[in-house]
Amino acid sequence: MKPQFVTLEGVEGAGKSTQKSALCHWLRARGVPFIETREPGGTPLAEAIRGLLLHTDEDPPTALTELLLMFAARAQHLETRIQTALAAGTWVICDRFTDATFAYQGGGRGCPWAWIETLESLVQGTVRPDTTIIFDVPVDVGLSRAAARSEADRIEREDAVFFERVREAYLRRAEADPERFIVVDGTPPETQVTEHLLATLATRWAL
Ligand code: Z5A
Repeated sequence: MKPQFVTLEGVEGAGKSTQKSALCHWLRARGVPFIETREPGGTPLAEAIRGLLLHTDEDPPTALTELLLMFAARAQHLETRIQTALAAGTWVICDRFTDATFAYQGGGRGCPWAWIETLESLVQGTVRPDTTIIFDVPVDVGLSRAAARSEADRIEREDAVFFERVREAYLRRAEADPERFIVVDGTPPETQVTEHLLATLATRWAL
């Protein structure tokens, strides 16, 4: 099997980071070489852009600026880290990628999907994740988990209606491409979610 580019997605508090750790532990135990990364971020420059995106309250970016900064960070991350790893035969496990842009800047902020598709082609060419796992939880469940964990950043302070649009956009993308997407119910206890996820992936990858 060629090295896989795997992305994890979901609304706030859906359990991506928790399940990413479980997935990485499972891959390590099977001797699969991989890197773990995230967006926005994943390289020093892209992490600096992440800081601008999530912690600039004085002069908050407009929707278009936010969209362009997401893709600026992605261009750097993709060329200098993701593609390098895949070319070396290393799997990439990435917490969020372009589906988050469709969900947050498209669904949440209302940026036209055509703009996002144009930037996706420009920045990524034909590169797309091989597998995208969406952890799906009702917005109120995710928000209360996230609130219990840490102080909200600029995007996390959006209201529930925004996150309903984000969730709906994620599910719409999954429905349009059932080959690439796996939608996992993120509501049960962590261990049950992990069990279900790993059983699905073991079959998908024959691992
Ligand atoms: N963003 C964007 O707008 N456009 C883009 O293109 C990209 C990103 C790439 C940063 O993302 C922000 O960037 C994000 C979208 C935007 N902003 N918002 N809002 P991030 O992924 O770094 O941050 P995040 O979405 O805020 O992640 P998160 O809150 O860390 O969510 P999570 O990773 O899905 O959840 P978690 O950390 O695994 O779990 C949260 C808590 O719930 C924690 O205390 C867990 O112990 C608990 N948990 C987890 N699973 C369970 C279960 N099953 N039951 C009970 N409790 C659980």
